[in-house]
Order: sequence, then structure tokens, then C-alpha cells
Amino acid sequence: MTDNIVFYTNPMSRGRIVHWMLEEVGAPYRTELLSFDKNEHKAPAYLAINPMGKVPAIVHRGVVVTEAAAICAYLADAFPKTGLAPALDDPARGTYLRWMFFGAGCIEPAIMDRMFERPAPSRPASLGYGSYDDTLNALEKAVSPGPFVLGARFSAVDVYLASQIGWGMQTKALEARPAFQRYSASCTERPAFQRFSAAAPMD
Ligand SMILES: N[C@@H](CCC(=O)N[C@@H](CS)C(=O)NCC(=O)O)C(=O)O
Repeated sequence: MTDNIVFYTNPMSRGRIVHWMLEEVGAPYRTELLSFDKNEHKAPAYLAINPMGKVPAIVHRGVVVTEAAAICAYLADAFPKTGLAPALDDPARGTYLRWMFFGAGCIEPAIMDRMFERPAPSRPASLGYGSYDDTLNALEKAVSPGPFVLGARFSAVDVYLASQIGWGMQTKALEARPAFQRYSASCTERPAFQRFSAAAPMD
């Protein structure tokens, strides 16, 4: 078994989040590109890795990790010398985990519902993210005053949140508030982001 990371992705997918994260980590990895046109993500070989037939996924030390937020958190913990996650006994870990889960559990569905113009449910209180406005207001607080969620310290949660914010603003599903623009600029000036975006331009 090799310790090298295998990264399953498609260039125009949430795999972009993990691509940036892998550049932050700096550990060796091999990329397996899956063509959506050829349905390679639904082929038995890949379904054996991710039964959802979705990217991204990684395999590291014989273990599969899927879900972009989980992959970011996993990689930060697997490579602690990178300093991309607060240590287990660091109180900042609470803040870090809070916003990582908020990103996946609230921001993403809020953005997707807005993008697809899904009608508001009859009981918004039952919706995990409540309302689009409440979610954006909370997100604005999380990234303010910045420059990062943990203040001066950049971490894996910034890879995840800045990816959601960047994509959300680009598709106009997320309001381009000044706080989001400032946060996005701070995160995307990182050399790892620059390396990733040079390797995977948006067309
Ligand atoms: N919850 C997953 C979502 C992954 C996902 O939906 N990936 C899309 C691309 S962005 C995909 O693979 N779509 C292909 C399909 O479902 O057929 C995550 O956060 O990683």
C-alpha cells in the first residue's frame, strides 16, 4: 500500500476545493481525472470508491474519504505540520469545526436552493439553514474582521469557505457583500491557491 494520496476529480467540480487544499498541504498526490461526458464517475470501478458516483474523493493510506469539507478537515489532521488545523487541545478548534460544518451543512444548501430558485418551505424552522438571509449574516460574522476565520491564522476552514464564497459570488447565488469580497481576496492571494488556479483555469 502506498502512502501517496490518490485524488479523484473532474476539473469543473467541487474537486477544485480539494485541489486547492492539496496544494496547501504540499504532500505528493496523483490525480485521476474522471470524465462526466463519458460517465466515468458512474462506472463500477469508481462506484467501488464512492457509491454516490460523485467527485471529489481521495484515497490515502488505504482509506477512502469523500465530501469536500471532510477531505479538507482530514488532510489538515493527517498532515499536522502544515498547521492547517488547530490541535485537538486548542480551543480554536471549536471555531474551526463550527464553521467547517456550517459551510457544508448550511452555506452550501442555502446557495444551491437560491441558485435553483427552490421555493421556500412551509416551515423554514425545520430547514437546517433556516433562511438565506440568516445564513449569509452568520457567514459574514464568521469571516469578519478576518483576514481569516481564525483571525490572523489561515486554516483548512478557509479553503472550504472561500471556495463556497468564490463560487457563490461567481454564480450570483451569493450576494457579493464587501466582507465576502475582502475575505475571498485574502484567501486567494495564497501561493497554493495561485498554483491550483494556474493548473486548473476556469476556462
Ligand atoms: N457532497 C459532496 C458533493 C459532491 C458533488 O455533488 N459533486 C458533483 C460535482 S460538483 C458530482 O460529482 N456530480 C456528478 C453527478 O452527480 O453525476 C461534496 O461536498 O463533496
